[in-house]
Amino acid sequence: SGMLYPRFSETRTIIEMNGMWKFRADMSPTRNEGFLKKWYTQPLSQTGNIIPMPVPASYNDITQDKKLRDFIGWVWYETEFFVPVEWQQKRVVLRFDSAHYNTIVWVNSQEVLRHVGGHLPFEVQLKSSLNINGANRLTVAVNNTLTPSTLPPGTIHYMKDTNRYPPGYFVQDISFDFFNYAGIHRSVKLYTTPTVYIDDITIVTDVKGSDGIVDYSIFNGGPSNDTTIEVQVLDADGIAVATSHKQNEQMIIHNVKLWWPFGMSKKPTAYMYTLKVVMTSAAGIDVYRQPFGVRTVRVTSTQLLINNKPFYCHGVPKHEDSDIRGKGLDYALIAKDFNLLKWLGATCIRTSHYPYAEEIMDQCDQQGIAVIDESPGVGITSVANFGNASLTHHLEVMNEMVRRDKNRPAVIIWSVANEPLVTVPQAEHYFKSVILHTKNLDPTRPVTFVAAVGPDGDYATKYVDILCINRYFAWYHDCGHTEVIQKQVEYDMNKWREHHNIPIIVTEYGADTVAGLHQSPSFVFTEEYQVEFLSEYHAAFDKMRKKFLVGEMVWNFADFMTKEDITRVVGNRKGLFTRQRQPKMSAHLLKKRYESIMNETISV
Ligand code: E9O
Repeated sequence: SGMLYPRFSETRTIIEMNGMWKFRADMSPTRNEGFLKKWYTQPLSQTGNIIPMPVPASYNDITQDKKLRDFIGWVWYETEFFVPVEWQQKRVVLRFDSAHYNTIVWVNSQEVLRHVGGHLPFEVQLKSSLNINGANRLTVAVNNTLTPSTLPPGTIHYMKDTNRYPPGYFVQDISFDFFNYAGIHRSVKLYTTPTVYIDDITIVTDVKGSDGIVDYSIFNGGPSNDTTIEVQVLDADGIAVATSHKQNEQMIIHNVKLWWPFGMSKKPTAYMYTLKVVMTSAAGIDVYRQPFGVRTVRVTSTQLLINNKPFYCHGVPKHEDSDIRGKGLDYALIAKDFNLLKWLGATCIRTSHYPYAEEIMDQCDQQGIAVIDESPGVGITSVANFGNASLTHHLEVMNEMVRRDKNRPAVIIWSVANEPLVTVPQAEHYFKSVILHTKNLDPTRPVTFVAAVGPDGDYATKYVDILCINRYFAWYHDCGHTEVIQKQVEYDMNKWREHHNIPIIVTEYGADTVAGLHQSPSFVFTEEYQVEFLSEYHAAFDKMRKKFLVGEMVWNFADFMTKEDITRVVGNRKGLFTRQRQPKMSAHLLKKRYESIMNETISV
């Protein structure tokens, strides 16, 4: 079934359940008291001490309790809702836009929903569990424990030496570089549809001369197949420019207005159409408006083409990360970040290292920020992550991700993983499977993973459509030696090109920089060092930009939180902006560079 974003329409109502929920972490010695004592069968306040917890937000940084910040295990949330009388003839759906990581949901003590994995939505139609007269108790248990077959993977490590650790002591090892924030990260919604409803819509676009070609398929949900359908393509002013009555159809928009990324066109670039679908059945009428853009993506041996014109992807990989709320959705933060991206002159982001909130993706579509849409396949660094359970889950995550983001014009590349282990033979079957599966799901977009090593001794890169490489010359090796950067960048890229006749995007390069720390001559961790370091890369990039280099992305947009570690000074400091979104010296450097590249590459 589909996972259309809940949208208001004449036939659909949405109630956001965000707000202050009741909360408790299961800190019992077994970490399992909540299930043993069936906390979901009673109000959470009757099981012990509860605290208020905002939804959406990570729970980690909300309280003053270090044990909760670093907690591993089940946490319990609870809230209450009522069903409006006028909803009684409707299909009522409970949707979580995401929760991290494992989630179980009960309504009035009855289990209604389970989902494995953070970052992606899940939902269920509520039926017999619903109380129509009076309050409904919604209980949610969320577990952030990572295992070798979760994405991202992790390992629980028991410390058995009782001379040095208390009995039962364990830690969670992760091999990805960001804090494993947890909780109900995005909105929780109740929404209605008629009992026969529009379940999914797939739109694929193409361009022929001045015509836009729009191939759509509509999928019904519910008991009846006896439906009639009316489809309109509306332009940005709401005027119908094409109509049809079929379930699947190829429509033509004459004199189409194309979707261009910011930076490719002088005009407002990210033109969005709406596919308005009206479905009528014995159960009534359902209306859904699906936004889409008309554009093509193609990769040649040296270029990344959008609408058959070369696109240079200059931007930043990001994180969902900020003070207090962790990875929780925050509209103010989203608006601020897009204003900063525009200020910077960025044309592109990578959703490192997991799918971002749909509200963020909407802004990418509407503001013309191209996206390398990345799965949570980060930290795949051991052969223990290549088993059947891992692969099966990874394929399922790609299903969920493509299903969610397939209609977005901003998404130009799927990234199935970041910096995985590729130097063992097991990596070949694994990545071949994940990449081919993703290409099957969506034959219209290039598929890749982001490489940290290679091309020598690498079993997996041969399956990608475009090379995305992360490079840290003069940081993780030759630390401090900015004078070798240009030589090493050129040597490395030419070597990649000898192995693979496809274009390259440098998806990471960067140096940790503590804002306000200055030294001349430059020294690692100072703002001077970051500027000097980035400038050396730029000199090298400029020699390859018009040949086969089709993108450059500084790691990272902003400083972000990591686990506690001797290499991290309260988080990763490679941001152009601080975690509070104030610019470092490097942000001004990049603004100048991106603006001048943009002036050079404007093509429409
Ligand atoms: C992934 C990203 O999540 N890339 C990392 C970023 C970093 O700042 C991290 O935050 O560390 C860099 C990977 C570096 C690979 C180092 C290879 C070392 C060879 C000696």
